[in-house]
Amino acid sequence: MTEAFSSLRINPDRMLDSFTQLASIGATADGGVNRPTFSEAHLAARKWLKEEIERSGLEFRTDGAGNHSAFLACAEERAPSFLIGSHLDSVPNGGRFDGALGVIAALEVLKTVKENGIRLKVNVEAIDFTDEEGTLVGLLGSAALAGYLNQKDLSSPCGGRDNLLEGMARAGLSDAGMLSAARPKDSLAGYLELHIEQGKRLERAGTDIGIVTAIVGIWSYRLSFIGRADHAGSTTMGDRLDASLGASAFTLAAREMVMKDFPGCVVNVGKMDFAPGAFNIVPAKVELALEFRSPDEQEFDRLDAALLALAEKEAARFGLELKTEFLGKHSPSVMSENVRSAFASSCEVLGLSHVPLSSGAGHDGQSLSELCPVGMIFVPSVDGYSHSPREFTKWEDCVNGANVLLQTVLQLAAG
Ligand code: HGY
Ligand code: MN
Ligand code: MN
Repeated sequence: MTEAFSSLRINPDRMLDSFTQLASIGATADGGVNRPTFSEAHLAARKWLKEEIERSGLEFRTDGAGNHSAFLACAEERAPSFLIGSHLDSVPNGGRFDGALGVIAALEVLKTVKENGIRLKVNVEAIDFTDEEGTLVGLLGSAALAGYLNQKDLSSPCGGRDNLLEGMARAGLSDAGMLSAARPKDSLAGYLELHIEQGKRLERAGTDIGIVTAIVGIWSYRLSFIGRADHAGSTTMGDRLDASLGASAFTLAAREMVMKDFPGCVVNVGKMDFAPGAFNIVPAKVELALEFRSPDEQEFDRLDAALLALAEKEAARFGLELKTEFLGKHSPSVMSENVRSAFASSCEVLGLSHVPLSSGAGHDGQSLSELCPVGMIFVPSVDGYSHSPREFTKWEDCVNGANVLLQTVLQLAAG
């Protein structure tokens, strides 16, 4: 740790001002934000970020995937870049801290480094990754930057190809642009992200900072249970091929099975779409948005097979056809030991308690962990709320996280 900088801190009032301005973009009446990728609100938030970067005298950069960043160059021409950041897109009716805190804190760190004239041995870039949440693809901007996004990811995205095309058109992006955003392998010096925990562990333990050990893997499917539309009144119960029965039975049974046979894993059916979808028609088709997560790569094959077999069984039970569409996966990723210990020594300097924590949420760092050292820190979520307008983190905790980020950047990127 470079002693000279250990007393340096971010400017909390300036950061709060930026955070508050950003939280007003796409704000919902109940205190959250609604900024799905490439929605008007999301584009407005990115416009605000670009202007904020330029107001701060930092260089604004963007790429074919629409990633937006503030760039602070070091003296060395061909030096690699150290990325710090998160994402400005939100889930529908989400919270104002998820992603936004990481971007605002990263920008505040750059402002602090710049105004103190600190010499850097690598470039430092505060980045807002495109579509982390998967409204369209999921970890889109970071996968593009890492060079492993492919045309198939864009042709059959979890958010639907038409939505992706419309979104890209609004943002002035294209498939070709997305696929051109890959950075040279040796151009990344590392990636750090500050994020809210989105759970209750830190709050329960009364601990200031969670130092992430690993990020969970996620597999996604669209399952369709297909029966037959019939008159809801004149069709006897025994004669119905009711798609809702297979979908509902599968959802309940999947929860039971994972809780019993797959400890440490989770399964979620986040959406069910009924067709034709009327009071007086027996549902002909029900489409499920299915995802399941595990911290252990080996567990996925077993869990995948078990869930698909269960879906087949429940479909057969009600005389339904089953269609499955695999929508992609993100592998679990382990955080860099070196970065974890840098975070820990920053917490010591700042007198903050810290604890190693795994992440049950996916994050952009899992796109980059094969390319460069990646690390994440969490700050407490009040009552664990997230992906909800009730998401809240105390400002003092936000400032703690930003100072840990600053001190760690100074350890790893200043020279
Ligand atoms: O879904 C997730 O885990 C993250 O919030 N995108
Ligand atoms: Mn997030
Ligand atoms: Mn999220």
